[in-house]
Amino acid sequence: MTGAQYWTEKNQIAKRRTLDNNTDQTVLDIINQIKQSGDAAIRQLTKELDDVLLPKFQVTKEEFKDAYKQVSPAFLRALTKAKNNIQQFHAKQMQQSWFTNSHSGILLGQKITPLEKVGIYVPGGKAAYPSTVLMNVIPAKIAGVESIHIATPPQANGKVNPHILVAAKEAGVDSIYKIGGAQAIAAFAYGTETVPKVQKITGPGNAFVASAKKCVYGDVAIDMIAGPSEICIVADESAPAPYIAADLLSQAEHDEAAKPICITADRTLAAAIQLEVEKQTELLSRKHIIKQALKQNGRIILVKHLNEAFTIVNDLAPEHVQLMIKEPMENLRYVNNAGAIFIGNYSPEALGDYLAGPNHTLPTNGTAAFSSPLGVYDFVKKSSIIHYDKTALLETADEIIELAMTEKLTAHAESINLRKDGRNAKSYN
Ligand code: HSO
Ligand code: ZN
Repeated sequence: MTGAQYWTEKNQIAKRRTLDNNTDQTVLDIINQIKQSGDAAIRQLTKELDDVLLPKFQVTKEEFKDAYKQVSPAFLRALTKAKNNIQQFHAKQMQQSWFTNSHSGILLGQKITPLEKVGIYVPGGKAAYPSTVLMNVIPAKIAGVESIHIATPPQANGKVNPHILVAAKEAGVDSIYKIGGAQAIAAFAYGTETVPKVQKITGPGNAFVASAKKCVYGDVAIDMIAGPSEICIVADESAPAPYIAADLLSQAEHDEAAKPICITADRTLAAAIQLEVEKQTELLSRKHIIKQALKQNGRIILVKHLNEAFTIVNDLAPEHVQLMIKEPMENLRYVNNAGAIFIGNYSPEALGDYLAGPNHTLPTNGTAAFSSPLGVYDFVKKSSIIHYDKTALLETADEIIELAMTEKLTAHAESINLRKDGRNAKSYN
């Protein structure tokens, strides 16, 4: 399609997957059951929805030990490397409490306190990703969260994917519960006999999980409502078409609703990418998902000039942007709305998904226009600190009283007057 067509068809491309009323109603029912009957409701719902009867749903020490026996040394090595890189990157995000006393007698500041308990949802089935475990647990750990818990649906055999268990243990999780879907979110939000009530729930999930997170928001904090993966590659003739195609397909394989988009001003490159995409798709194991994603949301947008490409990127506000152009660093300033920006031909998105260090939990569905990647800052809260000594307070007493009286809040004014005059000034009745 052309740049001009993008603007007329953009609502189609940017179409959001919305939650439907039926999902929301089912989720509300589940949440109420968990609130009322706790563990018993979890057991019942797990039987009904996952077809597994679990007398106990907390993963045991033996299960962790077993998991280590099932994973390969190569997996453990790669996981450790990823863990170290993620730790190093996220350590940079650590914020410090600060105090300032720019005027005598006055001390102001901000105290940073980690959240106490956090619950992380890890999807099961085809989206059970150990990498996602690291990306959620490590920033929480670095923030200083005292207790970190995971909920993940049990497999048909009542167990949890061993790679998930090993990743969780390596990252330093305190406990794992075999609970899926809205039940897990409700259990974390309100607590049950076994599952701790947490202050924040993070992690991706299906439509039920997303709806449940929306429902419990306010009673607990949530990270974001994750949508399907999005990649937008801006390319010129310096980028090899096979690389571009491979990167588009790498995200198309996540979900039928994924959005793999490439923008270029080079007609020859556009045609080469199209051919490559078709050729490479046939070789991939998830070609059925990929073909759906390409059909629904895959686009190669041919623009007149790269300036136009950046306007479209900023309008899409995609989760991932790859700059595969001659001078990517010089053009970085034109990208304002993106979850993560990958620079150059040797920084494909898969590098960031697993190993580079930055978080792969990123804003989707256009929310990169106003939100940020998951980070250490998501697992802390801030308190303001205020101290004035007597002289400093008396110096500014009249201004406070003036503002309080303007708002007709006489008790506010009196709390200052009392300190100024040592007595109640007068009756306001
Ligand atoms: N690309 C995904 C993250 C992921 N990729 C996990 C592989 N595993 C986020 O959009
Ligand atoms: Zn990915």
